Amino acid sequence: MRHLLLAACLALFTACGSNKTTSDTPATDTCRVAFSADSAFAYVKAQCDFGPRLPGSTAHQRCGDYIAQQFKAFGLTVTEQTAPLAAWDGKTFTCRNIIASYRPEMTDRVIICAHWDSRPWADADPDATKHDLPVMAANDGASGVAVMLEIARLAATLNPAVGIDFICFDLEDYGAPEGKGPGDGSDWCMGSTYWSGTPHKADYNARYGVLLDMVGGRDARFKYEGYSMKYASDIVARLWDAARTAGAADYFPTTDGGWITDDHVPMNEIARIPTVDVIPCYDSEPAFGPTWHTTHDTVEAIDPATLQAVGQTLLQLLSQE
Ligand code: AHN
Ligand code: ZN
Repeated sequence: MRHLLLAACLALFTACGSNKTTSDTPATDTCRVAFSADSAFAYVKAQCDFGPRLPGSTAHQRCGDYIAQQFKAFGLTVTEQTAPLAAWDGKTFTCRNIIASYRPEMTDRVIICAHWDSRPWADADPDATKHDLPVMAANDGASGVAVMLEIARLAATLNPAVGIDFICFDLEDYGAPEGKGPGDGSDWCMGSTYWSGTPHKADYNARYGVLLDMVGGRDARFKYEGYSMKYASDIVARLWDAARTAGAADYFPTTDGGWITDDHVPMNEIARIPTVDVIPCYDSEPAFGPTWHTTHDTVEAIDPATLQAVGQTLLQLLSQE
């Protein structure tokens, strides 16, 4: 019995050890909590099974209910924020931002966020006859929410020393097709712009945010995005370091990508929370990947290996808090 106890103590001790080898450079503890790509993939599929989550549609409403219910099932506190917002085409939608809080009582907080709406127009499809069809948005929508749900499922096991707010932004992808809108970017990111001016809680603050956008594409490469470097270069450095520790360095090359109008821009410029965008920058056109704003953005084009790389990187970052 005493031997068994000793063995158990030794096992515990090694499980919490660092991966320090023989060099003198301090090594970072590797996060022992494993992200499940299979689980995340199932969350992508579950969202897509509702159909495209177009603003104002039944699929959108039902998927929103599903997302909120999942976070609640994992023990998080869900707050919903709704507001009527006018889009570029004159239509008004009820914007629904879904916020799931892990340890809501903690004052030291970080944000992980993604948009959950689907784009109504596949206007980048190689077949021009399909430009008015909706996008299934397995990657451009469901992938980010799926990674958040999987991290939320593991949060209690990970037991990070920080509170986490998972924010699902609505109405990110309702931007006008080329030449039809205001042309200044104000037609995109409606939900995050609203939240940044009116957070879900009075006096809300977070130390930093990480935005996940299109994190499930095959062979995705996440490069340094312009606004992320401008407003949150220290978080970029920490996140890309975490990727290296998590064994995901291939997916996170340390090279510059472009400047992207995305949900992190209002978070940085209006809410003033330093926020990084994890968004693919492929070496071939289109830079967001071959399925971006096409009818091919479906579950079949999702690679669990990419979800795994991003998910394990985030667990690594959170474990270091
Ligand atoms: C624009 O295409 C202007 N911004 C990219 C933001 C985006 C759209 N992310 C997903 N879909
Ligand atoms: Zn999009």
